[in-house]
Amino acid sequence: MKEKLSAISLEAKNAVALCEDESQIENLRVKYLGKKGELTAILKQMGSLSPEERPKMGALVNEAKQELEALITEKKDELKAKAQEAKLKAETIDITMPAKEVKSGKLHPLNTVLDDMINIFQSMGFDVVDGPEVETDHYNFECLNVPADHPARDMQDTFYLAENLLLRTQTSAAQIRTMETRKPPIRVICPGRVFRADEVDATHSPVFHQIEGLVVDKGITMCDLKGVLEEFAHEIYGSDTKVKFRPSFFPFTEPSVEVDVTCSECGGKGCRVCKGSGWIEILGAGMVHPNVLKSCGIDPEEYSGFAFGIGLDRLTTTRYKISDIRLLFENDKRFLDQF
Ligand code: 2NM
Repeated sequence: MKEKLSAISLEAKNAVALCEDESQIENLRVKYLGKKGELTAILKQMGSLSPEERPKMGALVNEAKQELEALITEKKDELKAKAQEAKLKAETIDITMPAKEVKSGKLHPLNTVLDDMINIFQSMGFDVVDGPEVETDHYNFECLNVPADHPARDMQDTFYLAENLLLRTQTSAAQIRTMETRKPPIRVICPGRVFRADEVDATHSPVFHQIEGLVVDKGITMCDLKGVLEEFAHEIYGSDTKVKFRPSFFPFTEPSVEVDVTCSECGGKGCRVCKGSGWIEILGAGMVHPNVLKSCGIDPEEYSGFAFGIGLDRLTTTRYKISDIRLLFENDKRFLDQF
């Protein structure tokens, strides 16, 4: 029985030493020390021993059991620690790895510049009004004093959808509707997309953006026009910027002007951007033609007004040094991500 005991003990110790995980060691514990285990079985056979041998053998078996129990506990702790270490290693976070980029939406550069312009005019008391992109010949041309034989009315220059329906060539139509529905004093700006049948190149697109402005009240003069537009130019380009008013012609204004500012690239010395002149044209304007006021039911003897049209796209490309206007319309993420 003694030999059997030491054989079982030896076998058990070897088995414990070879264990690789906690479930294996638990199986061993049951195999040797459990109720039906091999060492327990030896204790049960003690009945066949003589009364003198029984306590000796009992002591030996208990000693072997305790030894094995201690070994199993030690091995269990060791395996637990190993498993914990492996788990921690697998979960290690490399804090030197670059962080995941958080992508957020942002404004299109055209909208950034538009928001600036809207803020400037709102601070001078202008409302923002909206109008349809599909217009009638009446609102787009007739009311604006554009004669029937004017080149702008040509199929070559305007996108006609039907005989009397077209894509607006300027946002003035929205101002005509405003004059029809509101009583002076009127102070509005109309930002929006406009359409012209232009050849596409780096500086021309058949779709572009305008802000047109309109002021109508009693006693409005060219001085009001100059004051408002000079203020606008100084807000956009800085108060050092010089502003020049040149005589010009538009069918819907009389007199008409074009407004230049000192080139922001060279400060007026002359460079490639301003083609050597030192000046950049930023807008057209004028005193609203009496025929336009009349066509909207406003008496030109009682009221006068001024209007202006500013191109948003050129202002945006020069501010951000964008080399090609088409980039504004292609919505290429690689381009837009730069703003
Ligand atoms: C421009 C230049 C000059 C203009 C005129 C009007 C209206 F509706 F009052 F007649 N709105 N916008 C105007 C005047 C537009 O764009 C270069």
